[in-house]
Amino acid sequence: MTKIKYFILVGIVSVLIYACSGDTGNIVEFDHAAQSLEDNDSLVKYFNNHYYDSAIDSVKPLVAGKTALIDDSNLKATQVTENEVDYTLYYYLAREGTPDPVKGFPTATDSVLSIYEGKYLETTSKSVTFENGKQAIWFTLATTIRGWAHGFTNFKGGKNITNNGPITYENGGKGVLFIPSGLAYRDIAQVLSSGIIPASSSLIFYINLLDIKEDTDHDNDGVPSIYEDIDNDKNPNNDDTDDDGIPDYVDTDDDGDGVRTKDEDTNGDGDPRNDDADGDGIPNYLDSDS
Ligand SMILES: [Ca+2]
Ligand SMILES: [Ca+2]
Ligand SMILES: [Ca+2]
Ligand SMILES: [Ca+2]
Repeated sequence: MTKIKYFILVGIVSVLIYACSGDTGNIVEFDHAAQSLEDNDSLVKYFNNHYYDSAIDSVKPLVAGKTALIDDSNLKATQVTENEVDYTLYYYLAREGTPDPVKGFPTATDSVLSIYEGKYLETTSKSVTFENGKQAIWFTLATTIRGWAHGFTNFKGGKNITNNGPITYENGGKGVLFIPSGLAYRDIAQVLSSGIIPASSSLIFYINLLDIKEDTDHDNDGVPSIYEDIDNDKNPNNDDTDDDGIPDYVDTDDDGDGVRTKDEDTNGDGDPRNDDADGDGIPNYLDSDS
């Protein structure tokens, strides 16, 4: 008899807990996969009723005689998976860029010199400007929103033609990034001095990529940051060999053995990646027992 009562009691308690967790909004996780699909629908609608006006480098509401973005071959789509959610990132390639001296595309951890204008998609027919940066600024793609890290890698820089005046570039990469909210600020509203970006906003960035710093090495340890993205997911912030809370790309002692990474370059060729004292395939700078 006592046993039966016990089971009934357990049964009631667990139903209550279950019901509570269902009612409490902050326990239910945000559905990023559903938001990704919703954002894609909105972006596709936007592409259907806008075109790129190359005379003024601007996206405009569609008018007769113009080609909608959705049918414009310069609009490219790229698939990105972040935190197990699939996203489609779009970019309009107005000009790829012709750098001199010739540099390649930036990696997702390189630094870029860019002018940009940011908008958020308010409806499928309207976007709102939240930032208009006319001055060129250096950014490191390792720490910007994820849509930048994945988007800028499709453009190259330009040619520095500075001549005793202000720093001037020509023929830099030029285009527009269309970023679903999951690769931007996700479900968190942003308060800026210029206004508010609502939660779950897809963002549009007009970009002018002037220059890049190839093989950016944030911690100056001799290992370019792109090689400190050990799991190769284009995000160096989740790679921390010694688990000290400091990602490898900004950790000057990656394996936490007390010897700085650049001092584990035993053959002195400036590259710690090819020094492996115990021959176990793990270079010294990542091998805490050598
Ligand atoms: Ca990574
Ligand atoms: Ca670390
Ligand atoms: Ca490092
Ligand atoms: Ca070390």
